[in-house]
Amino acid sequence: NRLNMPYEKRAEVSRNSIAKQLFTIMATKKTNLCISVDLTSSIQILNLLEKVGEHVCLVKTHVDIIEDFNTNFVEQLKQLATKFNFLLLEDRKFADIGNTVSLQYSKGVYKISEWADCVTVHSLPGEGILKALNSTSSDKNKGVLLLAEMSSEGNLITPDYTKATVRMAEKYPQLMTGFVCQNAVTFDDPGLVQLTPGVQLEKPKDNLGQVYNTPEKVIENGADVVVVGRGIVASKNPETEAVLYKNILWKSYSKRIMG
Ligand code: 5FU
Repeated sequence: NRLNMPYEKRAEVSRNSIAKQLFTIMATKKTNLCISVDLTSSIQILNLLEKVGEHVCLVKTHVDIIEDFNTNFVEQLKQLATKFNFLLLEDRKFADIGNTVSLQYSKGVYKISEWADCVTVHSLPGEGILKALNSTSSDKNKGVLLLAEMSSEGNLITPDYTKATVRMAEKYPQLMTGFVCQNAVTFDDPGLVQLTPGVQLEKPKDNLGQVYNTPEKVIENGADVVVVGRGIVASKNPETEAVLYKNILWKSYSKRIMG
């Protein structure tokens, strides 16, 4: 099954071009670390990425928390992505009717479709949300990571909801980069990426419901790309910490593919 397959082999079977690129970058840079840059200043984000860019395969943003968001920031972000060879994930968690999501994706202040390689999406509203993203015209390749589970305490996602989410994704193989989840929700398509947030070495949770696992644990649970936010971003030396997470994660993955 996919847990024993190396990333370069999985790239070969990905039907979504972003999943293919992501697996290829991971294999080339030998990193499955995604940094979540949850900072509110564009300068802070760019400075942080200058330091950690070479150690990550993916950069996850929440652009709506940036107080000085501007098009120059987007240009610089794209330049860093090219310089360090990482992809951009906007963690927008779309959750509305298709027509609204199509507008939220391509219009407004952020024009997410113009720069994000992939976005996160809730399955809650039904298939229309995927239909909308699939048909929104965009000059670039795009991908969707569907929320099949969440890391937060007391979240209302049930096993049936998770299963129905996996079934929904099967109808859009070219659009789907993968799933955001805590466990291996499917083994059917090794070309899909399992992205797992809620990882930190320091502590088991925060005081607003976030639950953390260790890097080793989430890789065992099927994570392909692992999201670390405050574990790196709020540390004294983000670069040292990024290298630490990268090394533990890569070692855990290497152990996994050995069987
Ligand atoms: F879908 C999810 C989820 O289930 N849990 C999450 O924590 C997304 N996240 C995001 O990952 C969340 O919005 C943060 O941006 C990030 C985790 O940040 P942390 O600082 O590592 O807790």
